[in-house]
Amino acid sequence: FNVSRVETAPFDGQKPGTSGLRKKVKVFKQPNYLENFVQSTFNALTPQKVRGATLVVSGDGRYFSKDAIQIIIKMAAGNGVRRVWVGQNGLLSTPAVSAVIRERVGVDGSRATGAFILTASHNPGGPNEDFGIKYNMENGGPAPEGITDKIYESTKTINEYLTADLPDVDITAIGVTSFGGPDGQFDVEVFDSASDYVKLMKSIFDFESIQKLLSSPKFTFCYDALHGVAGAYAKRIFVEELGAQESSLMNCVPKEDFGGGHPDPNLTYAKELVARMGLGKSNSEVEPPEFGAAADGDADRNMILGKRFFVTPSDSVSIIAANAVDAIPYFSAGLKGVARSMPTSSGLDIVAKNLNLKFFEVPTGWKFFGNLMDAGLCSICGEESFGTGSDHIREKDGIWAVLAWLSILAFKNKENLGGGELVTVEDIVRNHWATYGRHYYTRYDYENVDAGAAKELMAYLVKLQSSLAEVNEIVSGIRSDVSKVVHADEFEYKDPIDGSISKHQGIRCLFEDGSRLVFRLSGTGSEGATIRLYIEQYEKDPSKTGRDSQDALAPLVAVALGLSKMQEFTGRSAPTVIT
Ligand code: VG1
Ligand code: CO
Repeated sequence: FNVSRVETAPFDGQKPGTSGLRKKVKVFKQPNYLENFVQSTFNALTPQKVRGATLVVSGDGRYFSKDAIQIIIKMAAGNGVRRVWVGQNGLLSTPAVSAVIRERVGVDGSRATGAFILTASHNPGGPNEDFGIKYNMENGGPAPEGITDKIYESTKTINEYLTADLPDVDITAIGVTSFGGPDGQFDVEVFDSASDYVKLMKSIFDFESIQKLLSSPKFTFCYDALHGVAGAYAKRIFVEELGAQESSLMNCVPKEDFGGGHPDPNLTYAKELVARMGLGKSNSEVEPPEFGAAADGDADRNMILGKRFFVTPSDSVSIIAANAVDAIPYFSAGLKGVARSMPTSSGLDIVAKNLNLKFFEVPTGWKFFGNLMDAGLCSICGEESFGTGSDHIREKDGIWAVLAWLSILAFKNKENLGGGELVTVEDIVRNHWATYGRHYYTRYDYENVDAGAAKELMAYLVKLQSSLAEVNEIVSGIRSDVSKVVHADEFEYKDPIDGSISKHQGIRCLFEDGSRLVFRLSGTGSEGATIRLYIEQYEKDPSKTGRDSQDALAPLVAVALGLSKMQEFTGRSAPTVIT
């Protein structure tokens, strides 16, 4: 093949957000739009990570992925990449990409040093919806800010990109296609999307004990992939490896438009699962399963449900951390440390203190956990946004979280599967609260707010937090029954490994009784702005940990809305999503 230099001009707004570049498909389809971003990524990497390198290119299978994969293959060849690995049909979950970078050996003994992941995660897909792309590094984790900043700089000055005149490569069939180019051979290797990931999961968990649980008539299970890429793994793992009924899988056929839905595993968007689990209004006569879970489009998120019971993601990571050493073979030698993102509830802090574990609080986004893990400081981490994971890879991992919960259930029920009462998801959570106290938690999202209004609201809060006296005057004016704010700031993080500093990571108000309010702007939206409001209240008294969460939090919610002048700034009287 021949390589040509194609002239191009910069596009505005190609700054990667919390997790890559996400825009409407229509934006991505503009001539040179994707090409500019991909070339800018090559420009930002050191030359030996491009020339002669092996790169993974795949994603959650959303609309435009197939075109994008062909474009990237040609550009990779044009930039001197030696091999491109593609999951069959272009499908790889985000955690599977991370596993493939870290674990997979190619048919010719090669190893990958990076990946383009094509996903907009939990955002809807289809011709009128979202597409996204992000780059992951040699450790399997998202590119750190040092690299994403360089990518962005390059997008502002780019004037040409390199591409090869290759024919489209068949990505539906497993095998290697080779081409000869100016620098020698270029290969595209298409491989099974699931096998490396399945192998890794089997090395972490005790599949035999999970299988016993799943085959017990006492235990019932269901899993909803929301038509995302998790479907490509769910059947292999839950049905073929662990013996779950095929009927326990919901929406497990990956679709380009996620069946028209919003592939976001929460109580609002995973409606079908929520109903099947006996939560919400459409309570049918059928007895709900004991356990239910869902994933997002790229399968890095998870929602865990018990029968008529919702496990908050913040509780989930705390409970996994508290039980991991007993229930999961991978952790049997002990945990190196635990970490959470700043807005995630402080439940994990208490587990860390009780178990004497190293603890870290990082900004929102998985990229910040990677350095801690690479340095051997963190085994388990999580975010309130339905993200949970461990140092087995460098991404959050939706199916891992489900296997972690099944492991805990299997461990707690070791003696009970023959006779005796099943220890349920709800039992495990309530026992956890009895031991560690409960963090009532809720998040309010105001999606697609006018970007200017959102900026003004944040600017107002940045100014307000600098005067504690003023904050407290407003707070006590709204509710006299909440405690005092003892600290307010704009969260800033200094990475303990590389010393890099991330500023403007959200406004925090910390209350005397351990309650917290956090305000921040989303970095993953594709239209307007999304304001997130995180509300948390700590209850130590075991007799008071059983309240309805929205009731318990009502006073703090009122304070948060008043303090931020939410309605005044945005014109919204209610959030779009409550989790
Ligand atoms: C959101 C979540 C954050 C998560 C990120 C990527 O970011 O809040 O916790 O890491 O999405 O998740 P933001 O900036 O919109 O709040 V995924 O599954 O969309 O890659
Ligand atoms: Co995701």
